[in-house]
Amino acid sequence: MIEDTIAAIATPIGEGALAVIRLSGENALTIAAECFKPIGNSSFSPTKADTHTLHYGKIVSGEREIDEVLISVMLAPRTFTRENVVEITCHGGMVASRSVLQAVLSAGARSAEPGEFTRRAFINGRIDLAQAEAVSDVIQAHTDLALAAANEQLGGKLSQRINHLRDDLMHTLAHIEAHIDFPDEDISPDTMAQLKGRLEAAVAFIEELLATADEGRILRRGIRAVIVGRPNSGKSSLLNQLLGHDRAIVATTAGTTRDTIEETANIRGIPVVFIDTAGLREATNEVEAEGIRRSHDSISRAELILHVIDASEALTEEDRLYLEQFAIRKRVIIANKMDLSRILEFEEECVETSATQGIGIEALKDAIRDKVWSGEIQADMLPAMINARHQDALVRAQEGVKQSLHILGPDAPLELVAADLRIATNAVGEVVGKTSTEDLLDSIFSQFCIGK
Ligand SMILES: Nc1nc2c(ncn2[C@@H]2O[C@H](COP(=O)(O)OP(=O)(O)OP(=O)(O)O)[C@@H](O)[C@H]2O)c(=O)[nH]1
Ligand SMILES: [Mg+2]
Repeated sequence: MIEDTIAAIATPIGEGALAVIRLSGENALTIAAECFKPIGNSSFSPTKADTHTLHYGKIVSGEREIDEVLISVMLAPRTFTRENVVEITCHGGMVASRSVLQAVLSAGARSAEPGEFTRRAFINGRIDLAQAEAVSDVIQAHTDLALAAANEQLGGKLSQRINHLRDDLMHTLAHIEAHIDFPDEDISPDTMAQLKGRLEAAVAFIEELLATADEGRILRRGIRAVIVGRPNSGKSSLLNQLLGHDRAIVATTAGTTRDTIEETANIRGIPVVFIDTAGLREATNEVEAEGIRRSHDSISRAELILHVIDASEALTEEDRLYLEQFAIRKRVIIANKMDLSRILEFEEECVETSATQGIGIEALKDAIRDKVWSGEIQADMLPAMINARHQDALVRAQEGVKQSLHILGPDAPLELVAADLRIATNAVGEVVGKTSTEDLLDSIFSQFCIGK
């Protein structure tokens, strides 16, 4: 049982119109009552208030008035944490919110750890672990698509699939264990075929889930796309077009961009960090040399290369060198300046653009999306965008099932089959937190912000 009552500022630090201080725990009502003075006939002390009601009044510390607030009172169990919850909406800004937090701490609440509210929601059984993780995905979503995926996971869509898989494995495991208990009864060939069929289906299902890992990672973290090419090819102009505003300086002088410029944009629902770089050539001075060194550094760290070639000129030896060098990487070749008369002769597939005229930009966005997603983003894939932790657990689960399949057969040592299936079942359970350790919970929830 969790006995203490926790409190934290749940809104971002900084100046805002309002801030929310959240309290959760058995004593949330009495603690809030100690620092809240209701004003007017329809406002009540939290200890006398009905559940899910709003009250107007002042936060006080002894005699001192701290802020004018509205408090919401929510009684267990119909709350986010399934505990008594009071949310105090006060004026924004550092001083007001900190003073209100201080008042509830003085009245007996403890400062919450990062993610502790969500952790309580998990421990009290309101959400499972995959859903708890989705809470932080919702907060951190950079695009509508990422938000949609996170909301599906929060709603339990991934959990349903995982629970279904786990039930299925446990069912098979129970069947096999029954035969261990009654060794005289052989598993009939029919039953054996059925068991194998179920396990094979589980392997295939896990494979489908694993296939969403790349997309899941991209949606959560986005990708880094570096814009490279010869000086003056139009890299900065293209960056500005992709962002929809003039972020980078564009000039006719070759070698305009010296330092790398990073900016995030939403490309067809994918958060993409674009990195504009200094044009690749023999440096003419020290600053440019450092710029070019940074270009190479960005190239090595990017997931995607956007290689810009000036279509109004012939390919140079250097262009060829880089075309060859980037061939092993995920890349999009862009023939820019298509509004000018074309000199470039080129065999490879490329996107044709004119950065100054804004032509070909939509096609470029499509090309970026197509390179990044292994398949189409289908609506029915959204619910199952697994994260790195899920991936790790499911890989182990799949190994366990494969191993058990490998052994299973007439005269198979059923204890060994069962042991492998137990490993698999536990690994699947980790995804939703049915099998989880304190360490695992610590590592997950410590990544949350305080107040969540
Ligand atoms: N006609 C035409 N000119 C372009 C196009 N794209 C860029 N330019 C011009 O080419 C020159 C260089 O453009 P930038 O975007 O600064 O090129 P860059 O690759 O960033 O150059 P560096 O930063 O020097 O490496 C500018 O004068 C642009 O206006 C295009 O599609 N058509
Ligand atoms: Mg530039």
